[in-house]
Amino acid sequence: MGFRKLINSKKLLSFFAAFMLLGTNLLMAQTEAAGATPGQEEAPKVDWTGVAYYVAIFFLICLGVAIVGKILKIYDLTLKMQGKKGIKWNTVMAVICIVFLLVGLYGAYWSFTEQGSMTLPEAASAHGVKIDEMFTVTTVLTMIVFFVTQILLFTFLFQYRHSDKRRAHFLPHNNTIEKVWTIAPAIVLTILVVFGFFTWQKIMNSENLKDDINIDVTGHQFAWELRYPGKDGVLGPKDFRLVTGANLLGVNFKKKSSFDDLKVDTMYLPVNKSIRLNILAQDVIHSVYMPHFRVQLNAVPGLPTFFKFTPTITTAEMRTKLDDPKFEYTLYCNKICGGSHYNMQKVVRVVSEAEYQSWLSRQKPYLNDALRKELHFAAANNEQSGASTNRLALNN
Ligand SMILES: [Cu+2]
Repeated sequence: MGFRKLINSKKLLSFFAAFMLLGTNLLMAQTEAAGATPGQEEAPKVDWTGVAYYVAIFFLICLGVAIVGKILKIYDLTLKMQGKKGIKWNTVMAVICIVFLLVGLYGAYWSFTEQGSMTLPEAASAHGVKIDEMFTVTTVLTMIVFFVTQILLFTFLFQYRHSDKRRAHFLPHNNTIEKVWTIAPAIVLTILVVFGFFTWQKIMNSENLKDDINIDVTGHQFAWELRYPGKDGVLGPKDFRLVTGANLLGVNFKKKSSFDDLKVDTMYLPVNKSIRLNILAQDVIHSVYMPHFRVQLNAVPGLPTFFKFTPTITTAEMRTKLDDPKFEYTLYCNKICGGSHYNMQKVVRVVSEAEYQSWLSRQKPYLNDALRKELHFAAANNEQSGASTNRLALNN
């Protein structure tokens, strides 16, 4: 009989849950340990003391709560045995609810004041400001609802706790209440969604809008390749079948517009000019991410796409604002694309038009000597037309 009591389905399920929790934690620890030593041949050491520590703390807290509960229960029974009134559990629960409310509200306040500034840096692009406005409006509205409902919920729990002196009022249905709490959120949500829809449309439906500079951003494991158009302002066409060791992007040099294209290392952008990033990937999915400009779009192999934006704050201005002389805007990859994913970073500098032009004139053409050799081009015939160059190539 005793044994049967000991092993019932609830206990078995609890054991199973605890086993699964430990198992997954152990697995996660192994993956973390393996990831911590990339490229090392020796077997990674499994350091799971960290995970075990937190699991043990969790069980200890559960044990502590259970012990305190038992002690209170015994105290309650002793009081009753002495003919006194026992602990008023309903009042205890009601007070716990109020404590929970106060701690929770302080927690919400703390997370906003302490961590709020860590969410996103100041927007440095024209559309970024609009995205932030939308974010602020949504946060303010949801926070008002959050504070009002939580305060009402816990205050009611406290105020209307069980009492022998009153009877509960039975309210099975009320159409007015149903209407109010269905229609009010529906109106607010519709406004938010429509507001978001138009903002998003303005940002993304920019195909026909003028763009001042066209830049190719191509992701591959594990780097970004940047290609700027030369004096003609046109990027030469590309074909993946032309990709070689020297021609990493597969630029088609049968077209004249390819000759003056530039291969650059740092992304320079003139301030207040419309930039079009042509986003491409060569192997797996990467993601172009520039948090300051509120730009993020996946780079998907075989699916060229683009993002247009206008930077509004130069790097120098941002350095003064943040009082950080080393500040740089950065282009990241925001898709876990493999072992050296974290290496996919490029410095982005927003500068004045004059600085941009002077930087541009110092950049080297994509068509370097190694590529010329590979394509059997005569050295330094920059000015030749595509047709005559092709003939040269055939002659060789
Ligand atoms: Cu990547």
